[in-house]
Amino acid sequence: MTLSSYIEATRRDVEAALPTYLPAPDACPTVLLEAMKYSLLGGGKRLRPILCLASGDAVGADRAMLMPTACAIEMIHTYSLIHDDLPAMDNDTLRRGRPTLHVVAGEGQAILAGDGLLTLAFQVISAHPRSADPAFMTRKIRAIELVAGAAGAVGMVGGQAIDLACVTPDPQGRVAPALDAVALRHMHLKKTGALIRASATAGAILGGAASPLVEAIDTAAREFGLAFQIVDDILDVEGASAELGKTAGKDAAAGKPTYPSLFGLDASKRMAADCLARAETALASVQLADSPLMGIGRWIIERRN
Ligand code: GRG
Repeated sequence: MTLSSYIEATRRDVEAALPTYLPAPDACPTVLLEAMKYSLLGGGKRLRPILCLASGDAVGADRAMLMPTACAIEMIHTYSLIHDDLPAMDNDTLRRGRPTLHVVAGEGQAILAGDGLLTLAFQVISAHPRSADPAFMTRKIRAIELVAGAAGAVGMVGGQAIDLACVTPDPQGRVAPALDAVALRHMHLKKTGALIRASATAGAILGGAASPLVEAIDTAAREFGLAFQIVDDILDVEGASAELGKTAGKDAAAGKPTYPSLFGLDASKRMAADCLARAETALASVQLADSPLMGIGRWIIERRN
């Protein structure tokens, strides 16, 4: 199977599973359910669930045991996009090639849809699959802890707070000082990197991998996460809105610190390639250099959207 057919087949599995975890229509207000569906079922690469499942495949897991967590991570990611697009944050009107949720449903419902998806994610991971195997349930608790940490104040939410403080004046009109290279890397590792990293690592943990294997995948996934955001910064400069499905050129317009603004485009591309090389070294140490998991890392830096 080629890498692209592997990714396509995995994406199809994710697309089929995602709606099955939404609340029943009679249990959730229609206005809220429709808003959650608009964003969750409205496209996207599904990178994070694909990474989670590929990591599980790499350690010989049963995909059915991982799918709820893979879908839950996509719910967390979708919530972050909804909230990031709000007028109080990035104030964006285009996402995944369509109007952003607050444009079609209003700000209040968009905030609530994000809240609904975030909390649903942890309900889904906790409830599915129900297993009588205490070892699996212990691994699941580890995965919940990992994903919650990656999504929260020490992970994605923390990274977003750093980002926001750099470009949006506080009520006293103060903006945080410009980030240097170390601080920018730190922000990227949190804002985008943490959830990508946790996607792969949770797959390995749930799949029952031994510690050295989990650690190697975690090391590689950290590099994937950083590479992803560096490439995102590059695409914001080089990409077209139509291809990206979101507004291009926003980072520079907002005066955001990015890899290209700090290092230039060529050096940024080399840095993304260096991340990939470090990921490959980590995966090679556990004989996974030729795995679909590594292939997904290459896709991360070759993607055009
Ligand atoms: C609001 C708590 C909170 C967090 C927001 C991740 C994030 C933090 C904001 C997203 C802003 C953004 C566009 C960051 C660039 C990297 C990124 C996450 C891009 C979107 O992810 P993709 O490319 O999107 O995987 P798709 O649509 O393919 O799922």
